[in-house]
Order: sequence, then structure tokens, then C-alpha cells
Amino acid sequence: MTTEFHDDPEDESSSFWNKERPPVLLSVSRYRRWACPALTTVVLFALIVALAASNSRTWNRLWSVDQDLSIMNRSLSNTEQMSSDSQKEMMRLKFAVENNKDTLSSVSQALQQLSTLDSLKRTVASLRCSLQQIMNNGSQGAGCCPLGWDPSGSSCYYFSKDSLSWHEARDHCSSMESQLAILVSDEDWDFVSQHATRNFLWIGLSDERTGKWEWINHTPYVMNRRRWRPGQPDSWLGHGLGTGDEDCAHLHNDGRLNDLHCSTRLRYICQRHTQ
Ligand SMILES: [Ca+2]
Repeated sequence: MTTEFHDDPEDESSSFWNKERPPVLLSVSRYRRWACPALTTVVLFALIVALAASNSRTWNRLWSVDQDLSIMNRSLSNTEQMSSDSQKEMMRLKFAVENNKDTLSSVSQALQQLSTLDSLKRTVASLRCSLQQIMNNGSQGAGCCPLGWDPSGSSCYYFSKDSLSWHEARDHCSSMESQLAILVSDEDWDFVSQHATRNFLWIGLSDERTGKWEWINHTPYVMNRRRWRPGQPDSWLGHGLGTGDEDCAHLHNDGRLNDLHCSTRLRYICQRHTQ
């Protein structure tokens, strides 16, 4: 009968171990099986989030750079437009200058022709005067000036090309039956001033003889400050040209008077009456 009851401790033990241990092993295995992908997923997610944040910052920077480039492009476009406008303006001005140059050249040629005509006119007048002199057996007609002299009013004026001291100029004029110019009327002043634009010119005015300004024929000079340059006459002593101050008057290139030391060599104006 005992043999009918069979109780095998080994089997029970085996059964116990076989039935209880697998769930523990399964749990660890499951844990390991899911832990790794989960961790991987978390890491990947973190990387994605980090990349997304980084991409967002990069995108913002790119957008900012794009905005800057747009502004620079607009600025460059405006600059190109301004450059184009400036170039057109320069071309227009160049064209205007070229046109004006032609006009000025024409005016210059016309003035030169007029000057030539004026010179010819004076020459013809002198020749006519000489012809009348021959026809009148040596006595010249009224209103004539010698060749190389310019008529104005009742006088003939000689504007020298050489330079002499005041006394040498006085003597040279005298040798041509004339004197250093005496300017009385406004017409006289206006006429000689037109010839004083480039050179200093001695005239017949001095205070050397009496210390008072007088004309070369000893007639007194009535002081007119309007005819003198500012601060003149100043009788300057610092000229370094010998004794005495500035005793002789000359026309400055603006047509007004200044006193200089008489030994200074200047061009000069001789004057004589028309014949
Ligand atoms: Ca002076």
C-alpha cells in the first residue's frame, strides 16, 4: 500500500525551483531588455531636444544675418543709384564745360580780332595824321598822335615797354617832346588806369623838390585819398635803396597811387598834346 503513495521530495523540490525561479529571471531579463532601449530613447530624446534648441539659436542667428544682408543689399543698391546719378551729373557738367569752352574760345577770338581792329584803327589814324602833315608841308593836323602813341581827349599817351628810374623816365619823355603824365580829369585817370592792370607805371607826380606833392610841371597837386592805395603815401624809409624816403608816385596795377623810392625801375607813361 505504501508503494501506492508516492511522494518524491526531489520532484517536489525540483518542481518548486522550476516553478518559482523563472519569474525572477524573467523580470531581470525584461528589465534589461527594456532598460537599454528606454535609456537609448531618453538619450536620443535629449539629443533631439538639444539639437532643436541649438537649431533654434542657429536659425535665429541666420535670420539676423539674413536681415543684415537685406539691409546691406538695399544700402548697396542705393549707393549704386547715387553713383549712377553722380556719373550722369558729371557727364552733364563735362558736356556743359565743353560747350562753354567752345563759347569762350569764340569770345576770345572775337576779342582778339577787335583788339587787332583797334590797333589797326590807331595805326590808320596815325598814318592819316602823318599824311596830313606831309600835305601841309610839315605842320601836322589837329588831333593826331605819333605812331605808337594812344590818343585820349586832347592828349597822346606813350606806355613804355622798358623800365627806368623816375628821373630816367622823366628825361626819356622829355627827349620825345613830352613829359611824364599829368592826370587832371577823371577821363585822364580812367584812360591810364586801363593800361595799369599788369604793371606799375611812373607818372609825373613827386614830392622830391619841395616835400609837397606836385606835378612835374610844378603845378600843385590837390591831395585826393580816393586815388591812393590805403595807407599811402607813407614815405617809407625801409626800402634799402639809398637816402631819402619814397618821393615818387606810380600807378599800382589796380589803378591807384603809391609812393616809391625814385630809383626804382618801373615802366612809365609819357604824355603830350595832340598835334
Ligand atoms: Ca609807399
